[in-house]
Amino acid sequence: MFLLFVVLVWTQSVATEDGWFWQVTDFHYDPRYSTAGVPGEMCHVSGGQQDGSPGVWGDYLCDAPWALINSSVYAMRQIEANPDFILWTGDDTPHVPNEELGQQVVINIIGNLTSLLKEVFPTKRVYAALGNHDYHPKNQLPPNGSDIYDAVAGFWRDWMDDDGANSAFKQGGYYAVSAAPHLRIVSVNTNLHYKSNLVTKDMEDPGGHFAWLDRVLGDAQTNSEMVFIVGHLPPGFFELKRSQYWMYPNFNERYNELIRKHSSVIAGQFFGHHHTDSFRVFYDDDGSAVSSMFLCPAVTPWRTTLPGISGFGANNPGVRLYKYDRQTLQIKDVVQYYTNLTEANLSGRPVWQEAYSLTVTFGLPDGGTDSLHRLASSFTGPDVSQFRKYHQFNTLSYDPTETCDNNCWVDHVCSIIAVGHDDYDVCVNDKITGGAPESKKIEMVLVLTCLLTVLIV
Ligand SMILES: *[C@@H]1O[C@H](CO)[C@@H](O)[C@H](O)[C@H]1NC(C)=O
Ligand SMILES: *[C@@H]1O[C@H](CO)[C@@H](O)[C@H](O)[C@H]1NC(C)=O
Ligand SMILES: *[C@@H]1O[C@H](CO)[C@@H](O)[C@H](O)[C@H]1NC(C)=O
Ligand SMILES: *[C@@H]1O[C@H](CO)[C@@H](O)[C@H](O)[C@H]1NC(C)=O
Ligand SMILES: CC(=O)N[C@H]1CO[C@H](CO)[C@@H](O)[C@@H]1O
Ligand SMILES: [Zn+2]
Ligand SMILES: [Zn+2]
Repeated sequence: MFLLFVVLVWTQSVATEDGWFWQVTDFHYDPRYSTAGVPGEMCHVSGGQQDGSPGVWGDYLCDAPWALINSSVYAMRQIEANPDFILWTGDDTPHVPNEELGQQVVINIIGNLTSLLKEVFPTKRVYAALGNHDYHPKNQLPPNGSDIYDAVAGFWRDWMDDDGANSAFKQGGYYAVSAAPHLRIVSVNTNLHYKSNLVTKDMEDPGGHFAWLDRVLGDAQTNSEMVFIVGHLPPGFFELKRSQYWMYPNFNERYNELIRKHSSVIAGQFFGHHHTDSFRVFYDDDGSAVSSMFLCPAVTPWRTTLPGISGFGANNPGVRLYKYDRQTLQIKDVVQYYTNLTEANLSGRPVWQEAYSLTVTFGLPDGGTDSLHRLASSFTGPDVSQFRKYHQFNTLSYDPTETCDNNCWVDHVCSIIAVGHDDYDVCVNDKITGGAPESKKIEMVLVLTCLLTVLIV
């Protein structure tokens, strides 16, 4: 009781001070994008996709033209020019066969995007992570140094405050830096754990990454620091496709174990790769929510070529602002911005506008793990309005009329609350055989809402 009192007094005496930071991810710049030329060759064609008439600002079947990328970063400055820092979570090159890229092309593209961020935010630190596309051949990021790591370490040198971070990066593509007195940023290279990475396939701990992460998170505890983990490829499952996961299952477990072990120092995890807007909640063995992860939507609108995706698989381009408490590192809000690509093409200019704010739109007190757990729990309750909003923003309203059937709902819910294989399988079985709010119910609520709206108006 006395302890509680002390904690309360202490909490109140620490003045809260809000700061902001950006996250931007999955630019996937296509240098071959053009609006004129031979149809099907004006943007790189992947998976048999082509479009006859790509617009100036982009196309849902193509990766991003420079005009869109440039516009997204300038929009960030226009919206919030003075963030404490920027998180940039990887995947810079287009989705094309390896033969159409090459080591130097990959390096040039990472250089182009680094230059753009430095041009627009010359005084800000950018904490960046490599994506599975930021390598040649793609996905094959090695655990023991490479020319690409060396080149990128050079590009990002100004953003790392010590030599140790820069040389760690050259070796394993990961690093940790102190971003503020209480804040350590840990940029992980989970591409080493990707099941498409054949280089690391049979390794016990590629690049000693897990051992390093365990040590860095332990040190943070000792030094009374909190940690933001920044990475590209997330653990767990893709919410648009049943049982689609990225990490080798043993590495997936290792990652999740480390998160549970060190959850008390982890103030946030910020990842990309999905191109969609989602989040993950990590639970301990007793079922308590101990950590969470934000999955930030992409700048590229590119429609995924993964077979069996629910929905169209494209998204509107987005950039994301976080509000946080500089003392406690608590995430206080997430404000998601997007541009309607169809509208940008029609009107001749992208307008970057707010899609939603986590606190206002979803009625949550903040963006902490407890709140995200609450939000996830609401998705399984009788009121489907929260889930419908979430699902709409999952693609940043790519198709405002898109609906989510029962299977789609199961995939979203289970990927959010189950980041481990066993938990995921249990969740899917459970939800399919029971608990789902039936689509009929969803339709009923919609009809009632419409009726009420009509009556009120
Ligand atoms: C990038 O965007 C800024 C702001 O809209 C504009 O002034 C500049 O000309 C653009 N640059 C390119 C290369 O598109
Ligand atoms: C990207 O970098 C390459 C090599 O430095 C350069 O030739 C090219 O013009 C750059 N492209 C953009 C859009 O900045
Ligand atoms: C990394 O290890 C592989 C396999 O042992 C080796 O072929 C490669 O040369 C090494 N690379 C570096 C930069 O040490
Ligand atoms: C995007 O713009 C198009 C064209 O104006 C419009 O039909 C569509 O409803 C818009 N989407 C959203 C989410 O506003
Ligand atoms: C995605 C999209 O809306 N593309 C359109 C952009 O604008 C051009 C020219 O108006 C259209 O042809 C594209 O279909
Ligand atoms: Zn990507
Ligand atoms: Zn990726």
